[in-house]
Amino acid sequence: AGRKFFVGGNFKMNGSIKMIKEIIEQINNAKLDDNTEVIVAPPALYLLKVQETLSAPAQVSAQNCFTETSGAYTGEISPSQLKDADVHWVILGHSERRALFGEADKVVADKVRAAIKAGLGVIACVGEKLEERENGTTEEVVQRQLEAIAKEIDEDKWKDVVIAYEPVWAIGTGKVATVEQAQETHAGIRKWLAKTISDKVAQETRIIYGGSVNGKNCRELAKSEDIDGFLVGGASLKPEFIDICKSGS
Ligand code: G2H
Repeated sequence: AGRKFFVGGNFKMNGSIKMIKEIIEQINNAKLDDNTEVIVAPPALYLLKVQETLSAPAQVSAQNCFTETSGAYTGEISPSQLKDADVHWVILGHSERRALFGEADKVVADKVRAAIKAGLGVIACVGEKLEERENGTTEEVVQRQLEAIAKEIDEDKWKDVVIAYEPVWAIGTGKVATVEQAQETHAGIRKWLAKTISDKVAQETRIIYGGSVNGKNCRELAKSEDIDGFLVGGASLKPEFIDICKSGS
């Protein structure tokens, strides 16, 4: 449907100066083509360094940011500071932020609004927990998370959003969703976008999959009509990240 394939590498709280330097060198040497958008999200401490050393077409991303522009918010980084540092992307609402740091739907949505207002691109994460999948509320949960975001942003701002569907039970567990499970949820999200926002937004918004994606399972998932790329955790620290970056073409 003409959506540009998108692959994000989420390092989470992993790496060191040395290790990240090596990963960036690998990405720079990988001859990535222009058909895929690649972003790399190191811990905040390393953002500037990665920003300075990463070559196009790959781009750097933050893993989180705050809602406010500046002020007495010890430990936080603002969207406009990211912009100032030439960091043009941010991951928001990752399930680890939601579960471990208490970010509710509204907090995530406020962050998305603030980031977009500052001119950033947002990778907005949604996904159900194991018990929610098992009791059949996956669609409901994902829609509730998206609904919160939709309330905060205008229709024309969805062009700055990539939706990452990450079933919590598949994150870092080695338990990847089946192609059918991922495709079904992605198609459901696209249908929801069409109904709630517009057909245009539904057709144009990238919906990427995250949860134990690796060099082996990426090609099969990438073939699915509504899977427009990946958000990769563990495997983004390994050479196979390059294979995942190339799995869309
Ligand atoms: C899901 C994913 C990246 P992993 O959190 O955001 O991590 O690939 O390690 O499951």
